[in-house]
Amino acid sequence: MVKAIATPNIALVKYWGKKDGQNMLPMNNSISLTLDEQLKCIADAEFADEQDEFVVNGKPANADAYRVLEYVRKTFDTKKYFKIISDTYFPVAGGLASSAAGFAAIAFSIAKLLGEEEGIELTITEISMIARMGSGSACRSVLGGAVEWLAGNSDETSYAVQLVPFEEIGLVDVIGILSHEEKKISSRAGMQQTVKTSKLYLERMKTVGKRLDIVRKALKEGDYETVLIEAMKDSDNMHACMMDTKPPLSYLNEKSLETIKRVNMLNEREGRIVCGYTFDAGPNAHIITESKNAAEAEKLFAGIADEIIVSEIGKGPRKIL
Ligand code: 2P0
Repeated sequence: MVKAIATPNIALVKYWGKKDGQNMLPMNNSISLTLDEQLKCIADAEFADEQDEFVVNGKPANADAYRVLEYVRKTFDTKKYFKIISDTYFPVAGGLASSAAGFAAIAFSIAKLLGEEEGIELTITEISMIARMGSGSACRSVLGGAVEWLAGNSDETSYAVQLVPFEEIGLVDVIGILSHEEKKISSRAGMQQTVKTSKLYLERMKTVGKRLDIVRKALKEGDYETVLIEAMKDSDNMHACMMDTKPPLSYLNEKSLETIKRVNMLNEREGRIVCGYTFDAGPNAHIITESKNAAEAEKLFAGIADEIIVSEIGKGPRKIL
């Protein structure tokens, strides 16, 4: 049996829409930071005798999860069945990318099992592709540091690459848990509806390439003001596209909006960009800032966060057994 641990990631330039749902190909590249092991998923993988068995957070897995195992057999030419047990150690479905951490851990544990028991050695690119089949954003969580998911135009051309290793990034993600409610509309269903119905999303598609170029360059150069400015713009833009969806999608709550206000007030008061907010498909707030400003960022959550997690940049998945 193999046990692997993986962590979520927070996107600075977001993925919100697919051009091919079957092959899980996104409309655009996306860039994220992998988080540390305070937020973690652990997956156990072993071979099964006659059929796949898949349990996620104590419940039978859905069809998407089984699809990952079919994909592994087809792509890496094995007839093996798998028994997978995956557990999440933080709030699920609240904008903390639990599915990303989960499928990264699952993909990583399957790859290590195939390597150790069958001599089928997979590259990190192949592991990224397995994770992508479970959940798009999971393909970014198979690497540490700053990561870009290359959209590609086929199964073999859609995977993540590392932009900057974790030890070279001086940022932290100060996460405010603002709600423990699970979201009512999944990312998968929500993004499909946005692609189908939002005119604003067409505008997003025209500008996201330029933003990717700016953020990629700024991350490599350690120009964090630019990273934070663009991350805030991209979060605003994605959430505007959600609101422009028919019927409108809204994942933020009053406390999320209060966080945005407080971040802007701090930056205005300081006359520079100290903190940048970003939100995934959920109300919980991510404040990205340089490590030295973490305490300042934490103060912004006074009276509104139930819990605060200061995550450093993660190293990516690893085998723990
Ligand atoms: C992201 N999110 O880039 C964006 C920002 C949420 C908002 O990727 O359908 O769970 O499994 O590919 O990966 C969430 O979408 O959706 C997501 P599927 P996924 O992090």
